[in-house]
Amino acid sequence: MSERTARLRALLEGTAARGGIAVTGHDRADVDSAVSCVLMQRLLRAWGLPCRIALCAPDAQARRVLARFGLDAQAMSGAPQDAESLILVDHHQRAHAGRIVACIDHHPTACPPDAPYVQIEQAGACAVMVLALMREAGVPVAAQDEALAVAALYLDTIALRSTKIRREEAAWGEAQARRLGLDTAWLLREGLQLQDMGLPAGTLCALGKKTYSFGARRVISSYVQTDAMTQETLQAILAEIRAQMARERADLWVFLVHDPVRGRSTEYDVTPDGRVRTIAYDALISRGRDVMPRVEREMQEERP
Ligand SMILES: [Mn+2]
Repeated sequence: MSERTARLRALLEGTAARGGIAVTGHDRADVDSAVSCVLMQRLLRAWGLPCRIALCAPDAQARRVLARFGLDAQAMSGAPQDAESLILVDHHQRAHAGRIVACIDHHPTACPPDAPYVQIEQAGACAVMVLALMREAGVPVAAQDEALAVAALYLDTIALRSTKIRREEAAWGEAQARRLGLDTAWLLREGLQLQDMGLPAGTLCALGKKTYSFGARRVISSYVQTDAMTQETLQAILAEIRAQMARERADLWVFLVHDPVRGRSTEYDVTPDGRVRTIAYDALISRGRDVMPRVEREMQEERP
């Protein structure tokens, strides 16, 4: 056992003797927060210490991903109570009642919390820090603990592509995913938030839908994030857009396809006559920053 895990264990033993311990992630808990809580609870259990997980509003991805590991994120949800001692993971700012006894986080800050045990480090995922603590503490680490931490790493770092992950850590994550036999295509899809292209065209054409008024002109825009757009699906989506445009009396429908795997976007501008103008970008563009200001200018220039 390392010096710091011995210190953490002694601290938490004293805390448990006085009352309940809850481990909590940030609000609208994501996969990393949820997994960090699960692993922290397993560490405390290995030390014979009771500890409750109190996740605040786990997000849809957290519920979906944990379910794949046979865990129920919804069942872990609930706010920490006043009388509880808190272990914060994956965040360091107080959001709830309770006395903060420990904080393990990977968000650098100039204002760490004032708590008996604070460990804030640079890491792709907090869950990887907690996994390392389990190893340091010499408690048994199951294959599922490792798989959970590696999944959290993928999903907290845009599938290991984020600038926040160090190269060695990304290489480690990839090697672990292979060794553990994880479904990396699924991790990539979840990490890049790729759309399930099996959905009906009527659903795909309306994702991220926004309506803009430029003077008297009405513009609708939507987008899909995928690396698997086919001509057939695209034509089905454009046909849906033409039909919906007529119903909604839009002057233009801007449909964007973002391909995060290849790092490029394509814009399809559909006009009421059914024609499509295609603009290909060699980067991932932003609708709000790169596309709509230009569309607004064009709509004003075209004004009859
Ligand atoms: Mn995180």
